[in-house]
Amino acid sequence: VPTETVPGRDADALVARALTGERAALARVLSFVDGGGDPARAVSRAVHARTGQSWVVGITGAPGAGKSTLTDRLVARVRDGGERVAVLAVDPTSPFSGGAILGDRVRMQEHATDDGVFIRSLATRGHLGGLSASVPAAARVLDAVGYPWVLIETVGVGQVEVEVAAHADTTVVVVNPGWGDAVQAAKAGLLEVADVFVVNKADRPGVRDTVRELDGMLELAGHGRGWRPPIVETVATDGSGIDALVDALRAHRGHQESSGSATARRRARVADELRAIVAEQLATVAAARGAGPRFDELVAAVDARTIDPYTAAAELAGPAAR
Ligand SMILES: Nc1nc2c(ncn2[C@@H]2O[C@H](COP(=O)(O)OP(=O)(O)OP(=O)(O)O)[C@@H](O)[C@H]2O)c(=O)[nH]1
Ligand SMILES: [Mg+2]
Repeated sequence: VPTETVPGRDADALVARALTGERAALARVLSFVDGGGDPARAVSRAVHARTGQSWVVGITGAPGAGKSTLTDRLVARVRDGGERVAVLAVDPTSPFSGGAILGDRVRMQEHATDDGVFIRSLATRGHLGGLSASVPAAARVLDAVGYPWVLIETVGVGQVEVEVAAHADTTVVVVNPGWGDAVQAAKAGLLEVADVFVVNKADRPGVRDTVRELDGMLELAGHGRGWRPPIVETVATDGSGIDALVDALRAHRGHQESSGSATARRRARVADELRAIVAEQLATVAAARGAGPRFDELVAAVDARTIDPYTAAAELAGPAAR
């Protein structure tokens, strides 16, 4: 976590170096983003105008479903096509880079010497705004420095994953064969956010049942978005089904771009992000107003029944309150 504050001009200089392809500068810029606060804001201002070129693929699903192995395969496939690709591994559960992410780094080692691949984990150390602020900000930096593909892998299934999925252009939900996995994903709200389903570990028994289960749930849910999520079977460890997955990703991208859904989705994303930033800033204001001598006086006054809590709160909140 950077401890110094970076005046806008320093952030500009660092971003400029990252734009020339300097990886150390890019890593530093992303640390500022992950750390939040003024440095993150300076970075956002410096990169924003250059963004809007990349396609963001979110990969989510239960722990151990094979997301990293799939990501690794996708990276290799994108590189075969000669395009650059960046990976963000997001661990919302851990305040530190946990074992899983460390493992991912080791597995991704084969791409370490490839200049066309940039891999980075975001631990998002609990700063205000959290993932909903730092993930899109980091993805935009990678967009600005010229990665046409940004893959975001999240760990675990929960509200945070759904949130991260909202920041992707295409969301891939990974499940495994076995009774109940599809149901778990549905319970976690992943049915609504999935653009592509992957049944990974298709070398294990129960694949047909899981596909049927997903199919049934999709049928019930209807396809209100004009896109029915395809279900792709993969064995990430040997690469089976990866071609079909890449085809599904391209098909979804094509659909989004031709139908105008991509634009609508990006607009909704901007709205979400703006809301998150406003919430973060108001929370900072709230924390400041909820302390100090005047606050203590008002607490005493409310306690002494000389003022009611709403009147006291209105004085503290000022114009922010109605
Ligand atoms: N049999 C089989 N094993 C697989 C397959 N894909 C991944 N695995 C194994 O499953 C384990 C977990 O794979 P990861 O890629 O780390 O899964 P993950 O979803 O990234 O895990 P977390 O990041 O910890 O949530 C590893 O031991 C993989 O080798 C597959 O298609 N078949
Ligand atoms: Mg992983």
